[in-house]
Amino acid sequence: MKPHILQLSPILIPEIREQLATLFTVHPYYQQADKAAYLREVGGQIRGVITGGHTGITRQVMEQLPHLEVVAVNGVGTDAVDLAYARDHGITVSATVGALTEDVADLAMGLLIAACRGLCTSDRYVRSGQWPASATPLAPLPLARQVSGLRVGIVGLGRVGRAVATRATAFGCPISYTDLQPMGDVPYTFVADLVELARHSDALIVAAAADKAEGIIDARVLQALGSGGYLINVARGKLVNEPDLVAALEAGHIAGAGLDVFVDEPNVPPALFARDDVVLQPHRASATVQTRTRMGEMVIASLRQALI
Ligand code: 8YV
Repeated sequence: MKPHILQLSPILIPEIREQLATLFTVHPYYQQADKAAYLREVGGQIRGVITGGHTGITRQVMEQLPHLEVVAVNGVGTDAVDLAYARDHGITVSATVGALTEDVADLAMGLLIAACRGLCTSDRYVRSGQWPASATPLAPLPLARQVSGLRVGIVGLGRVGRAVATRATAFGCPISYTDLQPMGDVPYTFVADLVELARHSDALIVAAAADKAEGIIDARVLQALGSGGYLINVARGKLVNEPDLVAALEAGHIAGAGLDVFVDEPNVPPALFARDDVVLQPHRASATVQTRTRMGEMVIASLRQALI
């Protein structure tokens, strides 16, 4: 008999879906209108869970899966999984560590360039027919901010932070970072205090794990980043105090932001929608065919190892 799996978030690669269906009986929880009733119906059979990094799995759901042995996170962050419950009940939790590093770092640079150079605003300008209509070429578009040479501050020098640093170095950007402790194997400047890091950065790039930290990018940090500074977040929305970010943008305390993640996805603070100084993405950092395929393969390997 094939092991039963509860799927809490979609898998977008058809080949991965086919392999999963060959090896397991997959129950698509995320598609159910009445999730509580569905759990009551299938919960007793479930031995494995597939979930996304942002979705995770709560204690309340795990409590209804008495035979659960493995939670395979299709992502690198396990912050949304109740790890204490999993540990106490001998449930293995796996993540796709290393599979999405390059994509997330690529998107961080993309957001930085898009925010500084006003790529999305310029795109809207061309599409809306304003270019030929304007009397003076480019009249309504302000000049942009040069990216090469920006002083980049990285919050969290893990895999993604390091990959961002490599890319930003190629743009001639001096790199500083903060983390729990200095790293002996990198040539970048360690700054213990986040406010200090922001004060000495033109762009602050958030790449930290969110297992313990919350709201660390607050009004003080944004004030220190300053009116010429940009905030980029490719980690977790909850690392940023969103009301403080909106207030800082509205007051001109920072120059702009590039955000792939939000506190309450898919709900984005509406105050951001009309702003040309922010670039918004719907949590897409790992959303390439190549990376999602690799991630899917790792999810399958983890389920196989635990259940077959
Ligand atoms: C994943 C994420 O792409 O890796 C993570 O922790 O949050 C995302 O970037 C997502 O989990 C896909 O399901």
